[in-house]
Amino acid sequence: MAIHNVVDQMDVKEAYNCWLQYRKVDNDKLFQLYFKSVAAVSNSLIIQSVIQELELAFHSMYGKGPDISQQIHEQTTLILATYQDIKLADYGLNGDIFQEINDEGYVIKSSKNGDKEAILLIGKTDKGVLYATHHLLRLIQTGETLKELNILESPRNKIRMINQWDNMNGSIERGYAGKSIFYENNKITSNMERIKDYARLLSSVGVNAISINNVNVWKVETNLITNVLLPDVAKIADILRAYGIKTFLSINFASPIEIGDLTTADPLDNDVKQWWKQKVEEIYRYIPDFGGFVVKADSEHRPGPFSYNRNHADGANLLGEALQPFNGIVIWRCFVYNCMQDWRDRSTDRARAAYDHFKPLDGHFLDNVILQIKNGPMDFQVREPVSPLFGALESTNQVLEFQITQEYLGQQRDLCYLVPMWKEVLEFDTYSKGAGSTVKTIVDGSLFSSKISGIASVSNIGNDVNWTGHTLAQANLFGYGRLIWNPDLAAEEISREWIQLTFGNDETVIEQINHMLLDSWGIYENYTTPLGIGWMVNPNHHYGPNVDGYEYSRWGTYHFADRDGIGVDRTMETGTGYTGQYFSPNKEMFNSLDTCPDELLLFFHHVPYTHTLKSGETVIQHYYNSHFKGVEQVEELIARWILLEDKIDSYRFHNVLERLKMQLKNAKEWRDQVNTYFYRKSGIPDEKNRKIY
Ligand code: GCV
Repeated sequence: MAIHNVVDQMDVKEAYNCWLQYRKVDNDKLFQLYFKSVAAVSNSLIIQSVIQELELAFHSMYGKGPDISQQIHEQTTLILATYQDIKLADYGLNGDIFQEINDEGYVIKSSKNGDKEAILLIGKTDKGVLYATHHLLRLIQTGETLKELNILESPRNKIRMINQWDNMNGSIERGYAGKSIFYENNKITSNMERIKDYARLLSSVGVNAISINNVNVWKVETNLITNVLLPDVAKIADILRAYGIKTFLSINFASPIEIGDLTTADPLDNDVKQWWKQKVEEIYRYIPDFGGFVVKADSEHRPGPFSYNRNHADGANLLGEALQPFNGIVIWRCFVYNCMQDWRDRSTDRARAAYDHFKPLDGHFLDNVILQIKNGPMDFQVREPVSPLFGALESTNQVLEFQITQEYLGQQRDLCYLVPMWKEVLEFDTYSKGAGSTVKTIVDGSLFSSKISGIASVSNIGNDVNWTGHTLAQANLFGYGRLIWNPDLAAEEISREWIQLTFGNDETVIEQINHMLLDSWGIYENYTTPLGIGWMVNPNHHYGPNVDGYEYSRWGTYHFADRDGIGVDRTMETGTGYTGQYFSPNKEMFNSLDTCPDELLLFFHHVPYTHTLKSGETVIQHYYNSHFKGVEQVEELIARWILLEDKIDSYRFHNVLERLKMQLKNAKEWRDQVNTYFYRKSGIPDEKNRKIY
């Protein structure tokens, strides 16, 4: 069914519109007072998008659109402008405040236009006007007062990026919400309306960059940087640009061989350098504001500089040099490890890999190269320590990588609201420059005065009508944008705002869904892999339990569970030495059994099943307890959701209910497999004598 037929049905339209519902507002007075007459003083492509969005929103909320003009006149009630385009003093504004905010910041201010009230949305640039407009629309939809507004906002992170892992055959690596909206049948889609709607969603929460193809760049996608496909890539870039979003492409490091006529991709070879320079010039002819490249090299069988005995700095700088004249950037991923590692060989701990590869190269990268580092040292498990690379790279630009798509976290069948987890990462103190050296101050560029930095994340959307498969997974995309704009927002503030925008302002709805979201990460952890051990999922597709199921564990399990105990010894004395990659006091805190936090114990230590946790439970009893509890908690989630049946449209209600039922089945399977496995291994029964299958 074509999407446009689908969204005409009311119920489905709500699922499709996500948090941009623009629900009816029964308050014509408000419209007359503030929105009847808009002056869009500045003009640009982005301002055109703002006007379109306002018209759409006002028609939907008030049943009518505003009069729009470029001049401010007596009747004007809403003024949109960049700070250079109006006389600030006329509205009681001092130009100095615009020196305090960065290029994407804005001011929202109630003022007088003659003897009338007016609201001003003043951006430092047109992008600021766009973000201010969405701020205002959020205020309207959440029922906040519009009186005496005086808001100053500026995004904390410079790069606020989304990575699509979309392939041109329409599949999405680790995608759980249908097919790609960017490609079908090895072509770029002709459905630009859907891409435009995606751009609207992303820009409404401040995302300003996107890479549009998978970091695993296969044969067809290697051609995205050829003149065959660049005209179509340019069409996508045109749409995204109108919403303040820069387009990036993931590239194949072996491109000079695969699509050029060279026999090498050696980064120090002059022909290779020349090849990339010309390639970049060609790309910028099609997309003058092209963002740059995202690169996965020498990892999971992807080509890279190692084939030529060169290092990652050589590889990244090759591309950096080519992009420099155009202000383009290279985002070089640090997810580099030996996927064929023998787990019995403690010297090759996968957790150590990113640090071991990249720490020695600190300071060797060009200014326009940025290293992209996953939040944890492994791979987006339900609980991992923060990657020790954060703080260790003092002289290298860096971007933190999160994963919104729930690869290991229930794949959008199970509920898992990720903002609380991301907040823990951002608040983690690396102690790199003493207390207060939090991850958020590293990626916002302040700790090391980085030239460019920020946050990127793997998207969770596809062409499902509700974008994310599980309707409540929309909260993760929304929450990601809001959090990286301002990492100081609380997880609960974000979830509450999302619920109001998505489902309305009914207090029962807000309360129940808020509970569900805020509990969900802990619940998922309870019935899967508590205490930091991770994995235990089915290999390859990564859904459902498989206790020994790590795909690369042909030489034994990665968790080292045996008759007596479980966990990976990563201590400096007897283990892999991974704890030594942290700064003190984290190093000592993780290294010692006495101080290592329970929730990460098995990540750092191998302990007997009878080891007593700080909670007072033994490890084995904790495993039994949390697995039983996790299932009960999913039953509670269902009970909470059912309370909302009359308050939520049928499509979204049933979509979520169906997923919660799948989650319950999954949770039971996890409980039974994990408990049975550890009962059989340890021979220690459950203290409470519950049935272990
Ligand atoms: C895109 C994990 C995922 C892969 C992904 C890889 C990466 O290994 O399972 O699907 O590949 O991470 O981040 O590059």
